[in-house]
Amino acid sequence: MQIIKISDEVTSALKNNRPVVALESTIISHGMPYPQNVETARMAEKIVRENGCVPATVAVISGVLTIGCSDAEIELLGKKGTSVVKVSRRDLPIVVAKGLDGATTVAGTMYACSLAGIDVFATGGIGGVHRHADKTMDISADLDELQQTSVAVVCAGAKSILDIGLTLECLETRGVPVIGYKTSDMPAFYTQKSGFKTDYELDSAKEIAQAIYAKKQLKLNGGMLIVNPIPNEYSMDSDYINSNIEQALTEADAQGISGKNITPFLLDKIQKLTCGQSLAANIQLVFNNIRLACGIAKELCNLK
Ligand code: PSU
Ligand code: MN
Repeated sequence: MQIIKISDEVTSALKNNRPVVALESTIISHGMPYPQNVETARMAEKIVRENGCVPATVAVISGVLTIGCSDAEIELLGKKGTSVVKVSRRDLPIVVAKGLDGATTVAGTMYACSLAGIDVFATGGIGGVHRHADKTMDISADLDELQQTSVAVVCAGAKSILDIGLTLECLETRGVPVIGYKTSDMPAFYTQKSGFKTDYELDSAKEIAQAIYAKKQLKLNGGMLIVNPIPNEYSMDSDYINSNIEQALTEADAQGISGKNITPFLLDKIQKLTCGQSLAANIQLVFNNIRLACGIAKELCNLK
């Protein structure tokens, strides 16, 4: 039985060295409420196309790892929401064997990209080292995936639901370059600055593509993290968002939420506490990341 499906459009683009940008699906099922999640996922694909690339939304559909979901599949994931499995690397074999629907995280999507030969992937934020990880050991599998899987991930940094300093330390240990696009500040998702610095600043999609290409030529396995700050007009007040994040963390703690449920719980709480303000920012930063990812994907095709 076929367990991996790459859409005809994505297959043909890859074969002809046309730029492809992958998109994850946990952000649809577990990261945003319906119907904004489906609208965002559709708009995300539209922006990829408008920027001259082919979108490849990744998910597991009835046990098939699907690279290049159809519109109906995106709708299904959005409607089913958190009732579909959140699929990181460790979940993939079980969800496929059981024939379930699943939404891929950054780690799951990166792995799918590597199977298909997709070099560039755009999302909102990555998972990382949770606060108090010294006690909980809660470190996202996204970081280990970045260590081993050769895909460039464009994101808006990491949310301060995480310990951003420790997340950067873990990325360094794993040999993952963190590149700030037009900035040397590590962005904090809703805000442009976290107080931490990136390893490098590169100021054009071309320079970033050159770095990805050099990494490939050097046969250095593993990903690259490109951090793209939220546009100023959509960025949130840092005191406001951080106090809401603190409150969400306190509630998660009180309810004993842990493991794979913690990130979706916090995202939902923060969206409710900010009356949708954080959701609006989240959507815009995803679009902004997609535009940069398209620029990088096109430059990379020119180098190949
Ligand atoms: N961070 C966000 N939005 C998200 C996620 C993270 O700001 O939607 C999702 C991504 O799919 C990411 C996953 O890969 O959560 C990380 O989950 P965990 O911390 O359980 O590894
Ligand atoms: Mn975790």
